[in-house]
Order: sequence, then structure tokens, then C-alpha cells
Amino acid sequence: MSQRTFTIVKPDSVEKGNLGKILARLEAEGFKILGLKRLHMSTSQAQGFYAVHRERPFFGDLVKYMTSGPVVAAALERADAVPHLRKVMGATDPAKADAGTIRKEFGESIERNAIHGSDSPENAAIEIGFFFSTSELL
Ligand code: FUP
Repeated sequence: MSQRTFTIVKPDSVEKGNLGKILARLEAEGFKILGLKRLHMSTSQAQGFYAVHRERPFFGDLVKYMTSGPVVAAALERADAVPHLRKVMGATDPAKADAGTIRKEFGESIERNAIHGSDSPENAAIEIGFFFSTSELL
């Protein structure tokens, strides 16, 4: 059944010119891009987006990194979109990610790990709503 998920192409990827390659990879995996937005997140936006991690020791650095430059947010759709994106994205730490995954290919470190992907359909809906209005999802 068709499902939605959400990704952010993170500052390290945009900075290094890997945006097109990552979007091409997602399209090749059968994801339809329903919404696409390039933006520079504010501190409060990044804090809100990662609120679930606010007690974690890496929270401050994560917010600083995610606001360090432009990112590209995308709402995606395909069958089993959430688990499929997690698979294609790879483990949080690129060093531990499987060969052929986006994080293995483009990530630098556990923080600068190329791409975000929702961890559940419920969070995907919340995250899509964080960046897109219904009229922007086509
Ligand atoms: P993931 O779902 O794979 O993106 O991983 P998490 O939700 O656990 O973490 C969200 C983001 O926090 C990661 F993408 C990078 C950052 N993070 C760190 O910087 N250090 C850590 O030890 C764990 C996560």
C-alpha cells in the first residue's frame, strides 16, 4: 500500500553538491516527490524538529549543525515508503551503514550523515506537516 515518508537532505550533502545525486537515487528507488523545499532552518525550527532528542547529549551540536547551512526537505511516496527509505538510507553512523546505502556513500560522521528519514508513518505525517501545507503536496 502506498505510504508517505519524509526526508531532509542535510547541510553536508547540499554543501558538497550531492543534492541531485541523492534525489536521483530516491527517484530510482521508486519514491515520488510530492513536495520539495530548499530552506535554511532557524534554531527554533531545528529544536522543534528534533524535540524528541532534546535531552540527549548531542542535541545542541545537532541543532547547530542542522542550522549551519541550507537543507532540502522532501515529502515522498511509494509502497512501504517508511521502511524502504530507512533501508536505502542506512544506519545512523555511516561507518556502520551497509554498502550501497546513501549514508555509506555520502555521509561523513554520525552527525554529518547526509540525510534524515522518518522512523514511522506517524512521525512522517508530523514531519511533513512541519514543513509543508496540504496545498504544497502534489
Ligand atoms: P536516525 O533515525 O538514523 O536519523 O537516528 P536518530 O533518530 O537516532 O538520530 C537523529 C540524528 O541525531 C542523527 F541523524 C544524527 C544525530 N545523532 C548524533 O549526532 N549523535 C548520536 O549519537 C546519535 C544521533
